[in-house]
This record gives sequence, C-alpha cells and structure tokens, in this order.
Amino acid sequence: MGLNIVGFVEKVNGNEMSYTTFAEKYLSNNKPVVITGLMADWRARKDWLFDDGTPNLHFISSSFGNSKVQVADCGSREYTDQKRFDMTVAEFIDHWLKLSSMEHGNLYLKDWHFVKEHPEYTAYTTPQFFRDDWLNLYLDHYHMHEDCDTYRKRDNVSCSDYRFVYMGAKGTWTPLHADVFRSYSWSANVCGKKKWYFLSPEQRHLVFDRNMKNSVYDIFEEVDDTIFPNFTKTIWLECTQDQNEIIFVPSGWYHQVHNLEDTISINHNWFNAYNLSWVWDLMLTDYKEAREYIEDIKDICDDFEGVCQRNLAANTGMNFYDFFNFMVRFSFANIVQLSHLAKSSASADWRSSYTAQNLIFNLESAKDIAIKMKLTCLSENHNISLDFGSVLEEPAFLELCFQLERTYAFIHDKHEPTGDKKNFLMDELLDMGLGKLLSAVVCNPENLATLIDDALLNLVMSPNKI
Ligand SMILES: O=C(O)CCC(=O)C(=O)O
Repeated sequence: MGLNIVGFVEKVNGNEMSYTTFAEKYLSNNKPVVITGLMADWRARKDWLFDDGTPNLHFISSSFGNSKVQVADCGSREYTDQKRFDMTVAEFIDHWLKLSSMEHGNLYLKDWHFVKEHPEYTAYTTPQFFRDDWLNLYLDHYHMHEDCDTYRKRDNVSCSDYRFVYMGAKGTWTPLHADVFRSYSWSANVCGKKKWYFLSPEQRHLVFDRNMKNSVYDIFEEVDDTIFPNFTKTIWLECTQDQNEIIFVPSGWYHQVHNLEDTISINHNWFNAYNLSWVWDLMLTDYKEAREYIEDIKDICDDFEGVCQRNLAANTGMNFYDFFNFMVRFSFANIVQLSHLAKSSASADWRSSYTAQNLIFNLESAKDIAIKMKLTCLSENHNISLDFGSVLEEPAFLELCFQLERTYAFIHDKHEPTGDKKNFLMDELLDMGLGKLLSAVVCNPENLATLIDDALLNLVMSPNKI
C-alpha cells in the first residue's frame, strides 16, 4: 500500500516575508515551509556549479579534496542509520565521476563541517530567518561537552558545530528520522532536487514499534505490521525542493529525503527560544532511557547518577550539566545585551524595540526551562557553579555577547554593529543598577530562574533609568 499523502509544503518568496512573519507563522507554529529567493549571491552557486547548474565536481575536488568526510552507503543499513565510513572528498568525487549517467549513486557525503574546516571561504551567508541560532553561536565559543572520556574519543571536528554540506548523486537518500536534539534544520539546494516526506510530531508514535524503541527505517520498503502495527495510519506531507530553494524543517517532524538529481545542499541544525522546550523534553526522555538501561547496576554503583549522565552525553552529545551550563551562559549573555540596549538606547521606549522583545522572550523561555529542570532533576551533588562576575571575564563569553549583538542587529535592523565590544559589559551592568548580579552564583535551575527574574525586574519592569 502506498503512503497516504494529504498535502504539500507551502512555498513562499523570502524577499516578500519579514522576519516577524516567519517567526510567527513557521518557528512558533512549528510548521515546514520552502523559501525561495535567498541564495542568488552565494559563492557556492558560482564556484561549485557549471553554467548549466550541474555540479563542478573537479572544482570541489581540487579546492577541498583533502578534507576527511563521512560517507554513507545508501544501500546498507547499520542499526538506525546507513553504514558510514571515512573518505577524503577527492576519493568520494572520484567514485562519483566513475558512475555512468544512467547509474544511481549509493555513496552519499553527509555532515561535512565545511564552515569549520574552511572558515576563510565564504560559500554562503546564513539567511536572516535562520540566524537566531543559539546552538552554533554557543559552539563557536565553547564545547558543549567538555572533559569526559567519551568526548575525547571523538575527533575535533565531529561535534564542533552543526553546519553541514551534503553531496550525493541522483538516487542517494536519507532514512526516516527526526533531527538531533529535536532542533530545527534548514537545508538549501545549491544544485539538484530533493523529495521530502514529512510526518508531524503528533503522528510520531505511529512509526514506532510497540515498545516505542525502534522506528521505521525506510517508508518505501515493506513495513512489517506485526512490528509497526500503526504505520498504516500515518499521514504525510510531500515536497519537491528545487535548486535555489531552502526548506525549513521544524522540530520533531520525522522526515525521509531522496535526491532526485545530483544534489549539493547546505544545512544547519539550530535551536532558540521557540524550540528550546523540544530540546529539553527530548533530553529528559533520553535521560530516562539511559537510566532504565543500567537500572540493574544501581545498587552496586558508587556514582549511579554520574554514570547515567556520562552515558547520556555519549548517546546524544550533551547531558543535563552541559545543557545547564549552556543555558546559564546564554542567559547571562542575554542579560548583558539587554542592559547594553537599555544603556545605549536614546529612546525612552527601548523596551518595545524588536531586539529588546527578542531578548526578553529569550530570557523568559530560558526561565521556563529552568523551572522545568528544577521540577525534574539536577541533583545537588554536582559541581556546577557559575558566577556572573567570573563568566564576564571569560574571553569566549565576551565574544559570545558580541556575536549575540551582531545576530539581533542583523535580524531586526539588517546591519551588523562594529565598534569596541570590550567597553561595555561590567560598567553598563553597574550603571543599570545590576551590580548585585555581578556577585550572583548559579548552582542550580532555581538560582537561574531567580537571576532571570531579578534581571527582568530591574531592566524591564522598573521605571526607566535612562
Ligand atoms: O538532505 C538529506 O539527505 C537529509 C537532510 C536532513 O535530514 C535535514 O536537513 O534534516
């Protein structure tokens, strides 16, 4: 029986849509959309393609051939993914060039950390709609998971960012999945054509087995209804994405993707205030699973909670403490930016500006998650303690604050500030009556929620200090 396809993904011209409309219609409603008109001046389109729009594989091989990348064999399955192995880009392209025009490719280059490896080569600029990206902004300055054995085993680049290039001949594909951390993703076709099949998060349980452990791998193979009894009830959205089009994939939507032509795409995973709760909810589910898995050693384990957290990080890329550290630093940075805005704004109603509203929304959503975290976990016997004063002295934090300022200036005012970033932080906090925050120490989610409340009370609720 074929798939029950009930609709298509909407297509809009990105040049005719404001950021606020995108945020309200698609980020907030968690709805997929294809956006056109945003890739015209990308260098990747000029350098990586021939005039007829087909990929110039010789250029890519001669310019970036030494890069080590992961290649998936689309014809063989390994657990929940395709079998992957390492190759150089040159080896991958050699293989691709040997395919005859009639042959379908099986090798698919995935998750190439192109920006990280070639920062000097600006292949593209991230469109405004996808700039409010806390994940990559943070990873540009900090590691998500610092000092555990599992992290050291990974190579330097593997979890350094979530900005990727994908390249595959016609016929290559990606099995059914939802994205890492339940992040959003965007994927731009530099050339080629992709077919996407989407299942909404409300239907997610229908592609799982009775124990909710394994999900369907390929929606086009014979799905065994004794294992996946509800698969026949699923309803799908379909989308054909052409070259120069960017698709927005919302949080928690399962999707399977097929390259209908030789295709090169650029994609990012990201999260922000709109989908932070998705990230936390998934982490909690993964944590419970990691705990259940080793429940039988609980009584003989000295540090059972520590082992659970280590396994959680090994399985997913971060644990509660990593996420909490991230949340605290990110909240600090938003408070700094809000006080900077209050101080530098000439107008008395600075609070109603788009940037101020965005920063306030960020802090409120971080507070909501801190409250959720407080209700569920984060034992007291851990060694997290971040004090505002010391974080302000971290060079990486200074850079994070500056990048945050640039991000919202680009999104809301369409310009990026220059100027000396080192001047403002401490003095401005003192000027804004936030001196108390400098000695604040955050050890648990409750401290974080209180700190955010205090900052918002001082900056937003109190009479204007300007
Ligand atoms: O393009 C592909 O093959 C898969 C991309 C994907 O799953 C994503 O961007 O979330």
